[in-house]
Amino acid sequence: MIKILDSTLREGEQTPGVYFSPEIKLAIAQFLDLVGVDIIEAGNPAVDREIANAITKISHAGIKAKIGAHSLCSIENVNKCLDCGIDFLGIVFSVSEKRLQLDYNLNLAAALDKIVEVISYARKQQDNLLIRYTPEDTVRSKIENVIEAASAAVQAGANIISIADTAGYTTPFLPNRSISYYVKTLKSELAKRELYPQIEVHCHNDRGLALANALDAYSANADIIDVTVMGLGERTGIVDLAQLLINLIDIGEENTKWDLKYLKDLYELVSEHSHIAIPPHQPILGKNAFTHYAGLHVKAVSKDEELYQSLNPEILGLKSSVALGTQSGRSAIKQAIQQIGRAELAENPDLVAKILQEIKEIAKRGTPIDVEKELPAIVDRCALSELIT
Ligand code: HCA
Ligand code: CU
Repeated sequence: MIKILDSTLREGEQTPGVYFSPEIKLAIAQFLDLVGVDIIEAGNPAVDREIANAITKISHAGIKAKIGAHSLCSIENVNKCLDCGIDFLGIVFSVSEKRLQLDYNLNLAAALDKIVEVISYARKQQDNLLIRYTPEDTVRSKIENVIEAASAAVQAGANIISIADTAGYTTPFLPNRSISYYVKTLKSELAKRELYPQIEVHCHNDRGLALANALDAYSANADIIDVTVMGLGERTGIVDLAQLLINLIDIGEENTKWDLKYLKDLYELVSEHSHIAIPPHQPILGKNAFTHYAGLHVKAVSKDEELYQSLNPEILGLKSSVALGTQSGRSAIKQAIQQIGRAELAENPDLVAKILQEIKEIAKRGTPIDVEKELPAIVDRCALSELIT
């Protein structure tokens, strides 16, 4: 069964302007646990003292999910992670030729020594620790380097190898540039050496393909997929948690442990504290994801929602709704009047026509109309003028 690693608290906090306090981090972690993710990557304690405190707090909060910390490839950083009481340690070090040369000034052999030294050290400190090694920018690194580094890391004690599409470079349509190619190649090459780590994927969204690539990796039997709430992260972020879960269930992954009803509250919490609004047209949890607007649509869904919906909002504990505005027809007005408990007025065609006209005028000024909050007053006004005329 596929595992989900949520990195809202680490990758998500790498969104410019985003910072979650330790209390909010804990609340987010508790919601992620209720949703049923397997691993929560809570941050790199070397970045800031308060981040270290937050990871420690989350590690000791009785959360079912494994709690992870993120580390650069240094013993000092690893020690800071282990001090937080974690179950999972991610160590990142690129073996791309460009990075080795330009940034680290190391050859491959020296890089492998460093990776082995740090991973063996971490393994010695904590027997039951899950250790992940990520050759950063895996998919733009020479595959031979990746295989060597991954083999060395597993032999030194790593349980998981992550394929990082750090710059969102992969695409499912080019066989040698697809993440499924990397998953298959790494699995088969390591198996030849009798090494069987779990394979994780971390897909950035630079080309808008993060979700497609994650599903491509899933089809190649990846074991773990990285996500964040709202797809937050560096630049254009990574895979969105809600979108991945919905699609995994849709393509046949048996849902034995995810509770999608907690997603709405989780997304609202993250949106509030990241100060980033959820776009209304965002799939799954955007305000308009299950809202019908144009007259033709509203009329059809009043008979059967499936006519304009391929997902059932009930799986998220949500209901579909109707929006009112210039695109509305009589049917939408009638439904909305019923929704606010004034069903008897819906039988008066002149009144319905009047309300429709008024709604259109208001909407042309660019004001959205909230059925619950605004419609009652509009209905009262129109009903009164009906009585007078
Ligand atoms: C980063 C880059 C990273 C690392 C992923 C990982 C990436 O350190 O910010 O450690 O598994 O995209 O490669 O997020
Ligand atoms: Cu990343």
